[in-house]
Amino acid sequence: MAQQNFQPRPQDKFTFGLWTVANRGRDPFGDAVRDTLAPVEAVKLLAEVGAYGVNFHDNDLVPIDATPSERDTIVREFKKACDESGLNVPMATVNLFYDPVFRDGAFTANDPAVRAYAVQKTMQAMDLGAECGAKIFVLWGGREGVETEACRRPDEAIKRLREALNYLCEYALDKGYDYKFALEAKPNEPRADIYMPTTGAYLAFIATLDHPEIVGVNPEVAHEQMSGLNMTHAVAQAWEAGKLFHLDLNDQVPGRYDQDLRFGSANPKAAFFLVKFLEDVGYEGARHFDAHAYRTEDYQGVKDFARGCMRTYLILKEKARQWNEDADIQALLAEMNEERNELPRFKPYAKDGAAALRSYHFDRAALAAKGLQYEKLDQLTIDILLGVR
Ligand code: GCO
Ligand code: MN
Ligand code: MN
Repeated sequence: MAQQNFQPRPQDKFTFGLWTVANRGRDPFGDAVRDTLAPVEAVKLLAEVGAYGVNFHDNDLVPIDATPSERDTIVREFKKACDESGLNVPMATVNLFYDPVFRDGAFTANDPAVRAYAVQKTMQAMDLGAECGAKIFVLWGGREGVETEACRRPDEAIKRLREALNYLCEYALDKGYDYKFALEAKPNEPRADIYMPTTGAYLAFIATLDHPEIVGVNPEVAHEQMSGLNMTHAVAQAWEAGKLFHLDLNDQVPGRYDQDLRFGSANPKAAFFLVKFLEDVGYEGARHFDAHAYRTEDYQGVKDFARGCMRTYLILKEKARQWNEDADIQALLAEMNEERNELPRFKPYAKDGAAALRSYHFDRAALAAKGLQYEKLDQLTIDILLGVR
């Protein structure tokens, strides 16, 4: 049954970053268009629209220059607001990109003092997240990149990244934090080129760490689509590898600036297949929206934006259910995937089986002659998405 009027429920695990609903609409060409929204107010706004949780960078909550006692007061008030609103904090992260100290990157910067400071800041952000109950720690290397390759060898940067990650894993284990790290790739912006441009690059990197078991990925729709890649494929590879620890939902037109659009608003068909994948495989993590409202909006518009992200997810979830239960679609799929018993087996490997496969005569022309009916299947999908089926 369709969820009543597509209203979010806690079990949908919809979360937003403090930085998303409190985004003030600043861009490289124009100043803020909305007033500052204090963290406690953002929590209330998220509760009002029906979110399950709120995530934050250290400095979304605690200003970078706060004294320890200011920090403690802020954290106390924030946790109180979360408790009163029934909001969870499933994920925390660290801002390693805003302050000028990070102009050459953080873990990969050439200055060893900057690298050490970045690790220190991350440890403190991990403490903060753990204090609020976060179990996922996202790391996005916003400034881990270059404008000119002349400044360092890229393999050196990767070694530095590994050193930092290994250290932070040790810190998490040493402190007994129940964290899983989720590494977030992005090809460019704010640097000209960022190391680890894709989720696939991070998946390969994770295998080289000292504690790969507590490190996974945080794929983002916009980041994959900026490179013209397929988010659902990135998510599927991460899932299949047991590494889908978190994900950032938003939307993006390929080839443009980092748009952070409302989920599903630019490519509803791609969003449909993403939602369908997550629901089909039974992904249980948070559905986190890393997007922000158009610069034309006031805080009413921000609520419209946040509600829209969740509503679209739930509509697409319902469409996925309909797709899975559609008899014509299922008949087509069954036909396409029919097993042929006459074929020699190629799994598991066995000497005689291999010899049989090696010498089997495939009728290539017959195999290539049959129409696969993907046009029909895709149009049925479109009919469902456009609401005429
Ligand atoms: C971006 C990124 C960030 C990160 C966030 C969490 O393009 O700016 O997506 O929003 O997700 O910093 O680490
Ligand atoms: Mn992003
Ligand atoms: Mn993101």
